[in-house]
Amino acid sequence: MKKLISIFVVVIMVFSLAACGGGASAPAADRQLKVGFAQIGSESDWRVGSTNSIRQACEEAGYELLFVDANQQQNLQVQALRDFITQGVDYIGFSPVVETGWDQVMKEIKDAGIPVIMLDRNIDMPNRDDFYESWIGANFVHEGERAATWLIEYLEHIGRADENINIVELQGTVGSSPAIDRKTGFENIINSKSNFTISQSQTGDFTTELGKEVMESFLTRAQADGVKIDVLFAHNDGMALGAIQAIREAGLKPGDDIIVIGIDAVKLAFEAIVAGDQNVTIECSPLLGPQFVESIQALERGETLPKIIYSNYDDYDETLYAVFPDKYLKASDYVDSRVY
Ligand code: GYE
Repeated sequence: MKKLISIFVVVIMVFSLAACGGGASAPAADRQLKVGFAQIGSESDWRVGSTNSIRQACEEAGYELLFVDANQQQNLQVQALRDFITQGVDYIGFSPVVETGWDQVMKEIKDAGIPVIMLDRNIDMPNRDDFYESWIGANFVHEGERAATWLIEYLEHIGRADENINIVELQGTVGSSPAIDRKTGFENIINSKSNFTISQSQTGDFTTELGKEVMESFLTRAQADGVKIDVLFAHNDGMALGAIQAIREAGLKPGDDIIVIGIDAVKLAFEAIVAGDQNVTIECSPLLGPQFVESIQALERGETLPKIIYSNYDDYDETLYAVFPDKYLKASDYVDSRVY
């Protein structure tokens, strides 16, 4: 009897396996997943690194990837998201150029039943947690705080801690998560220092070209007002690199006459630090592709994701590269191994 029961069990198992194996009811894992990714644009080396990482990870996972570069335009991203719904993708990956203005399209995606994973930047809308599975990215507030803390330490190091410090700020894209949060983080720390002033602050839209242009106008205005700029805080390295050119063209020595702070840790910033033109960069890794794929895989297994997943590279004690070799990592030791 025992034997009969076990034969019966085996037969049932074989039948149920066969039933799972094919036909219209095949589980998603048995077929190629279709993933739509709405990318912001190609505004910086960081963004290019992000795109490469997403493409590579999705390719390795065997996904069909529908990838749209929206040229930093919100309407193109909205269009891309709607196209993904029409094309019946299984998952949507989304890096929103700015935080607001997504309510309607996010509702449309939810109605279509497509899970969304936010990558890098986030959205701001009522009950936003109901509209995506998870957000994966860096702690931008912390990056701004790190930049300011470094500045205070550096000024102490060079014996200028008690001087009045005139700071200019190149902001990222207006209304984007990293621009909002890096500014907040930087101000959180410097607000307690009465000798620090941010005298001029404007967006350079995260591009080198605008970084240069806006820095030129900062310099012109400072000269007209008869004041000296001591520090540039740029929300990304790309803008810092443009500003470095402007500083040099104005006959000043970047890194020396004006302390230059950037964020991202792109290879070109390492080169600028080694050359003495930039003083520090704070790492914000764009290599989020593997975590994006891992998240899709977890959802495929029926798991629920945490709403916030910080990037794996977000280990702040090790990610500040400066001209301050005793305490921080030396840019010259890392410049050759940078992949973005
Ligand atoms: O700092 C900048 C890019 O959203 C964190 O976007 C990202 C930012 C990054 O254009 O270089």
